Amino acid sequence: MTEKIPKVKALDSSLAFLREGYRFVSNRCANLHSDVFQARLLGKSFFVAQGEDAARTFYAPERFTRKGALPTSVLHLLQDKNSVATLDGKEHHHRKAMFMALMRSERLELVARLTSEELRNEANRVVGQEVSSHTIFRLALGRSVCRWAGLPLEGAERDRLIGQLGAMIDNAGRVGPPNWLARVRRWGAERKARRFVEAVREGSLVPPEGSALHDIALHRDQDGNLLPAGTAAIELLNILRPTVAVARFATFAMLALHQHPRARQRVASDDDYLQAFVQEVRRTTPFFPVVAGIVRQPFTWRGRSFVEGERFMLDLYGTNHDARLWSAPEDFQPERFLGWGGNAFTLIPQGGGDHDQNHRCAGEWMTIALMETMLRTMTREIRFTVPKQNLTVDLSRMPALPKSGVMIRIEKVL
Ligand code: HEM
Ligand code: MYR
Repeated sequence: MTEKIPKVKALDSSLAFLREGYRFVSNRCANLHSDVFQARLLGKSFFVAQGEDAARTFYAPERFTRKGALPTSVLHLLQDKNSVATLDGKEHHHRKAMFMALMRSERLELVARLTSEELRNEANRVVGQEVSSHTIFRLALGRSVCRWAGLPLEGAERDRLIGQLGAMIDNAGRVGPPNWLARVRRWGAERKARRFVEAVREGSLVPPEGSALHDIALHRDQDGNLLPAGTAAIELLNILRPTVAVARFATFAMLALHQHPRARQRVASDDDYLQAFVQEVRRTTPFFPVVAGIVRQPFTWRGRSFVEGERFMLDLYGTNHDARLWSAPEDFQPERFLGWGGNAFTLIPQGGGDHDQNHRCAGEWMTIALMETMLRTMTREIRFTVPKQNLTVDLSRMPALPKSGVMIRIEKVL
């Protein structure tokens, strides 16, 4: 059956996208009574879609390339040129396998343990004070991932790197001066990462076998060559930066604990419920709004032929809130994930499809492991109270955060 895909009338919707943020796609889908529409963004025509069917279409292996699909303001802060996120086919599979090998269960257990330790240390340092959860989570995650990845960094130098990584995340959705400034800070982080890569290759630094620094610095491409040092540095940052970004999910988890006291009690005592709670936080958090690709292998969808070069955008946030997939999608209900069978095309906060065959987030299991350990620590080992504050979340700001960063007062570390 051929259905005509509706077109947004506006000449260009980029400003509307920045203004409406996470709701941009859903707003238009509702108005046009369609889960896919055509719109111009940054002067280019896109098919923009949400829902399970759209996710299955977008994540069919090899169908899309990501090269040239993102605005440079986002690309340079997040993934960067020649990184795994921009590769296709065999080259992508080979590089992706390097990332996935870092996600073995014993490595995840280690990073979880280090994160809990760093979180307890930081909480102990600020007992009795009012602090932003986002800030302490960032520091704990940044410090633990530096240790885990094998970086010989300590003190102020390490915390400076964490600040640089944080700036990349905070400013990825911005344009103009704040974005450029974050780029300058990124160069500092790239130089540092590159020096570590070179030191490993020269033999003056020997990180533990199986650590990210070790595996990335010494990774061989399909032809047996080391990666250019700059590319290896970028891939190292592609481990460090998103780990620090998990602080945002964890901050939204704190918001949910505060708003749902009964759930908070259950998280503190029931591991199955804690896992379901983490999934519900990932589903509901406004974080990575959309992903985009350019057709590489022509296909037909909804009776229309999609040809090479056409652009497609998948609404991750909208799919996670799609009423066809989730009952009462705006409500926070961890129970929906108790006994959930899993579906790679409906819960897609970190992309969908297959991790090895596609661009789905390499760090998804690590994200889950980190959130679980942080929630366990916060609900079972740390006593905190939540002072009155402005917890509003502005959905036009990408990435979003509760206005106050979720301030807490740490009463006691058990
Ligand atoms: C890719 C989200 C954490 C490493 C992605 C993608 C998204 C995403 C949406 C792109 C999916 C696509 O293009 O189809 C997130 C979010 C995180 C997170 C919201 C929460 C903080 C992590 C962590 C790591 C990581 C902790 C590693 C330690 C990567 C890598 C890719 C990626 C390497 C590129 C994969 C590829 O192109 O094949 N992530 N991520 N991410 N993520 Fe994450
Ligand atoms: C990472 O560091 O890779 C993980 C998460 C960062 C998410 C930042 C989201 C920024 C929003 C950018 C707007 C994208 C529009 C195409």
